[in-house]
Amino acid sequence: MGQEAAELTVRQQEIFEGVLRGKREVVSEGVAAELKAGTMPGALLFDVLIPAMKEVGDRFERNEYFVPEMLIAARAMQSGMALLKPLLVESGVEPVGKVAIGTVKGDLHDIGKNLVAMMMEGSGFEVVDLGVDASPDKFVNAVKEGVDVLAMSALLTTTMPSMKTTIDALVEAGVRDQVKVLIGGAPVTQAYADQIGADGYAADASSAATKAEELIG
Ligand code: B1M
Repeated sequence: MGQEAAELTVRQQEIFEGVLRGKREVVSEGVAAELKAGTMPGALLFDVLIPAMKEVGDRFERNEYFVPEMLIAARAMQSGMALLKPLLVESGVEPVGKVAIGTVKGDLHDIGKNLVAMMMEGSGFEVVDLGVDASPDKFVNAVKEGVDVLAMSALLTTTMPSMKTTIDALVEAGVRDQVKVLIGGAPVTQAYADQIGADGYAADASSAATKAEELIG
């Protein structure tokens, strides 16, 4: 057995299952009912939604879930998060850290990047989405505005070099030391991350969130 899980009420268990099965209404209505009943927003996030997304990630890694299940689960979780977000800011629950994420210059693939962003949000990160075809300057500006992790996605072998160009631009701008650089995407490897001086590589959305947590300690 791993870490002791919080004991869930019947309704919280329904929310947990709702995320696993990608049932948006079950999650949003369950979360709304829990809040109305006085459950703390932080408890719903850390004891119900995040463990549910972690279970989704574990199932994905065990090949029990595939991309469609992960996408609908992430959307269901987001429907709960949307209700919690303003309350969490109000109640002063600090995000784990801040991530700027984008698909690199020349690359328009965003499904994987969006999944990574969702999993990171599900892990408690504040995520700034720089979109697709993001230039090195755009990443540099995000770092200047203050982020803990810079996450770059590339799906094309022809756009992978934009990751190196972006890291070079961070060095050039004198901000390389202010941020941890995490890279990923289908053609990207750990060896490539080492080669271009990135701080981390992750193969999928679930491990990207875990890696981002590791990187910021
Ligand atoms: Co494109 N495409 N595509 N495409 N496309 C691929 C990537 C390709 C492998 C297809 C093929 O030939 N078999 C091929 C690349 C070949 C190569 O470079 N090695 C390719 C090509 C060639 C192209 C075009 C050049 C085609 C053309 O126009 N001739 C063109 C390029 C456009 C451009 O970007 N400039 C192009 C266009 C497109 C569409 C626009 C039609 C569409 C993208 C739509 C969109 O994203 N909104 C598209 C699609 C859908 C694909 C495939 C079929 C699917 C990609 C996808 O979304 N996968 C793809 C073939 C394939 O992958 N089987 C293909 C699902 C997604 C969840 O997985 O993105 O890998 P993925 O993300 C994973 C991991 O990689 C990882 O986590 C995610 C979840 O586990 N991950 C990270 C991703 N980013 C991460 C970042 C991290 C960590 C992990 O840390 C920061």
